[in-house]
Amino acid sequence: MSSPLADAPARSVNINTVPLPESERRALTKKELSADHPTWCPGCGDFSVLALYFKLIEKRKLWHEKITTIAGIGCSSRFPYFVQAHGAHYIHGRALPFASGVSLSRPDLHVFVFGGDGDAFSIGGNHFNHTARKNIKMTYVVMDNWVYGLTKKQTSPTSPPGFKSKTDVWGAVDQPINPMKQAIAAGATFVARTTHTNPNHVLQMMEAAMDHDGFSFIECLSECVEFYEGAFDASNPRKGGVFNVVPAEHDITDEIAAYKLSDAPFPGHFGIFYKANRPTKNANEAKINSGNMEKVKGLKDWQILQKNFDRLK
Ligand SMILES: Cc1ncc(C[n+]2csc(CCOP(=O)(O)OP(=O)(O)O)c2C)c(N)n1
Ligand code: SF4
Ligand SMILES: [Mg+2]
Repeated sequence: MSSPLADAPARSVNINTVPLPESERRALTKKELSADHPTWCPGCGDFSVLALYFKLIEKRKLWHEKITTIAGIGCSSRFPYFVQAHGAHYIHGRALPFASGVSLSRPDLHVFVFGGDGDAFSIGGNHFNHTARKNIKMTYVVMDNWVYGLTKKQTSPTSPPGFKSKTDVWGAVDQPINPMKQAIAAGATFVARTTHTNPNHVLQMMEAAMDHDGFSFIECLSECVEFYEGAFDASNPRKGGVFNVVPAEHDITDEIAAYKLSDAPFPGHFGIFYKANRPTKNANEAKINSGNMEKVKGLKDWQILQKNFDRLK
């Protein structure tokens, strides 16, 4: 009987994954990072975010075993499928708790989370707030298209009033959330805004976010050409719009100023709005763990367990 793998296409061994000394390893190429052919609609803004993620990995010489790519459910959340690296396409709205576990248990990894506005602010809204306030180290890129794309045009928490969708046939009436204000108020320590139509800017924001020690959040406008075409034209100079960067005099450590900057009507500003240094949950927990490990030094596992049981008596 032939092996069940006999018909599988042969895969070449990637010599770059062999643990060579870091100095001898070269950067991963886009070819090595691409997993599947992305199934997004032609022209979808998500393509550009993926291309820039590949560029980031190549530029910063991140290797497969040093990164993880996590997402929930949605068109944007298909992201990890298309990246040849460790990661998970998880449950709708639950990418952040999963990513938190990875981040806290593997501080040596760069944890990147990608997803949509529905995933982040609707079903995952509570997780967004708590991950931000706990300042768990990871980079979260919300690919905001102001609509539920995967499920074919329902109103999302960022859809503007008047937007006609399958859930608001006469036009949306609810006040949309402002992702920047939400992130600042929740306690995110890095808050930035960019748009898929400006590749250099997206890369610049991703690099700055990755270098931040804490929960870094980026709202990246990413047009859904199928269900909300032209939504972001006013922010795209090629479509007659304006791309305004954060004013040079803005103090990114000033929370109130960042909040006020977030209030500007669309297209608003692009760049880093807020950045603060606050201990991460990763660092706080590591401190507690090392203190406790000191207390049980020299004990066998069963003795540590016994001590715990004795304490419960
Ligand atoms: C628990 C659960 N509820 C609802 C859904 C259906 N669902 C899948 S994706 C999605 C919203 C997608 O919108 P968004 O997060 O903005 O991503 P996009 O497709 O726009 O990139 C919904 C409601 C689901 N998969 N699981
Ligand atoms: S439906 Fe919209 S968000 Fe989804 S792949 Fe198509 S263009 Fe992109
Ligand atoms: Mg969406």
